[in-house]
Amino acid sequence: MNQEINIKHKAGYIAIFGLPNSGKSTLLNALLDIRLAIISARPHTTRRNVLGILNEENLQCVFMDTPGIVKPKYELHKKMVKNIENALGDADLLLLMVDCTHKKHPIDVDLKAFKTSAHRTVLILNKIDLIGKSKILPLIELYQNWAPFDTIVPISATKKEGLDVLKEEIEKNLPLSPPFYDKDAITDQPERFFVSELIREQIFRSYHEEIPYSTEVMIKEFKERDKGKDYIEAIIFVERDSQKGIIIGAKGAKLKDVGAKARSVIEQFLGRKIYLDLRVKVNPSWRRSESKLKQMGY
Ligand SMILES: Nc1nc2c(ncn2[C@@H]2O[C@H](COP(=O)(O)OP(=O)(O)OP(=O)(O)O)[C@@H](O)[C@H]2O)c(=O)[nH]1
Ligand SMILES: [Mg+2]
Repeated sequence: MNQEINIKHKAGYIAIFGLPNSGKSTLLNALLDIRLAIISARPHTTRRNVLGILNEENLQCVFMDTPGIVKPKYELHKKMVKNIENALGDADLLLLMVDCTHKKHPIDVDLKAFKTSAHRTVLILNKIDLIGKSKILPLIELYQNWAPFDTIVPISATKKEGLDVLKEEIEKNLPLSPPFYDKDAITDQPERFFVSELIREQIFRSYHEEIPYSTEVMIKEFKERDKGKDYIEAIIFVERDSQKGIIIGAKGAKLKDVGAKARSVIEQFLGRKIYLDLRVKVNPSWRRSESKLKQMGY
């Protein structure tokens, strides 16, 4: 690293947080131009923070994509809120994301870490592709009156609109600092985490109602092989027997379909061929059990 980079280089942690389904994970992927965080049309897709790093010559942004804010109904929700609060506590800059099509404005953000935070906060109005241009300015005024945000940036994460303005705003607010990670790193989380997330993403996209929420995915075995495909065995936990039947489907067809889709996206992510073995197990009420969640790494 030469002297000039040291002097001019900026780096910092940036937490992306907000209501479920507002497009936080879509934004992370759009900023990094890679499919790192999982996305679905359902709320509460993200459960654990995802760390993604954007590297430029004199800049390193360490983004934390967090679960959507939730009023905890059971133990898993409490862990999700804890994850959000950890990310906010560590951040140099907060990006609070709202979906501009939400009926209720402004949102009630009930997070201790946010309320007591001395951090600078940028409000992101996402999904502007879904509303008329004339509606954007009144929304900006509405949010400005709600809380004194440092800046409000309208964007469309799916259409990648407004991202340059957002990036400028982020860079402006980060401190001079050497990088925290290798300048070619995109994350510090292990491959097996992303593999389990990609399986969960297919579950969120393939099953209805309560089914995706009753599942958790754990990688039991991940054998890298010099010759031939890597072998990955993943367990899909559900809470009840009836859910196991739904996941598997008639003659195993549904699970086979989910497995094929997951294998394809995992292969794209890893850049190599894999053999994916999916098994379904009942783990009664895992979402409500502190000790079971702990075993699952929460
Ligand atoms: N039209 C439109 N849809 C978007 C935009 N950004 C995200 N979406 C969609 O909104 C849905 C939720 O996106 P996610 O990125 O999973 O949202 P999230 O905030 O991470 O959701 P949780 O993890 O559940 O809190 C998906 O169907 C996205 O395709 C956008 O700019 N425009
Ligand atoms: Mg998400």
